[in-house]
Amino acid sequence: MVDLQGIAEAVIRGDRDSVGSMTQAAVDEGVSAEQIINEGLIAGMGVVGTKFKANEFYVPEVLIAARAMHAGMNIIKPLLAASGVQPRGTIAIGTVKGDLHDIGKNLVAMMMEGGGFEVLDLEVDVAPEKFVAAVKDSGAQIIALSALLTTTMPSMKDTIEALKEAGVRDQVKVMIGGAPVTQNYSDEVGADGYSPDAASAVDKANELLGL
Ligand code: B12
Repeated sequence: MVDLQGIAEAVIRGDRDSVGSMTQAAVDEGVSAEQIINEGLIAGMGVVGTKFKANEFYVPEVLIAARAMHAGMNIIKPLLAASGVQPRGTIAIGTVKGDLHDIGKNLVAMMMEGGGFEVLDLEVDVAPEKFVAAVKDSGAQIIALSALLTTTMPSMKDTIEALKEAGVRDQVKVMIGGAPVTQNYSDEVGADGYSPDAASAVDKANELLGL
């Protein structure tokens, strides 16, 4: 008997082996990829996000839950193309030029995947031109910029300017975040959205795309 709630609970516990075996069992029983993702994997990561926001979970628990979610996603991914399930949208994410901090950026990327988005990870030290190329080449609806250094924050403004110069600013929503970033800074540089943590970043992405 398929136990989608059990998959969600195993994600929350960070139990990678159970997520893998229960996801495989659900696939074998003919449950749709969409149902497994929405009622199992995303449901679980949703609870993880809520607990993270409430300070009931900290970074290590989120990373372990995300790793467990990946065990399920690895089984589901090959089936998605076949079943025609569309991601909620594509997000290109990276840490801005000159900045090598990636722990927060990775958390945001994992929560976005857990939220049903396709994530294109541009990694760290990402120059404005590379974000522009990602918008042009991947058709990403959102680019998400992370900065942890006050000295690299201006690269967020440079990236927004580069999007304007390339004529693609109105094709994409820009989200920014990282410990020194604030809503005021987001307004100042003309970003579309800011959020203080990885869980609320997913809410913001949904809001920006009107989902
Ligand atoms: C780990 C760390 C490092 C590691 C990075 C390892 C890695 N792979 O990331 C190493 C050792 C490499 C490092 C190097 C440096 N670091 Co450092 N580092 C840190 C430290 C201790 C933790 C950062 C972290 O990972 N936090 C945990 C994550 C989960 O939090 P987060 O990144 O804020 O992300 C959350 C939110 O901000 C948000 N978020 C993040 N990105 C995004 C993006 C979007 C779009 C959204 C919506 C949300 C969002 O969601 C995340 C999850 O909730 C901080 C101090 C601190 N306590 O913050 C210093 C700190 C950031 N580092 C600092 C400095 C100065 C440096 C160095 C210059 C040191 C040096 N002299 O060499 C170098 C710079 C290297 C470079 N060019 O980037 C300073 C920055 C000071 C400043 N105001 O600019 C800090 C604040 C330490 C300090 N108090 O002085 N560092």
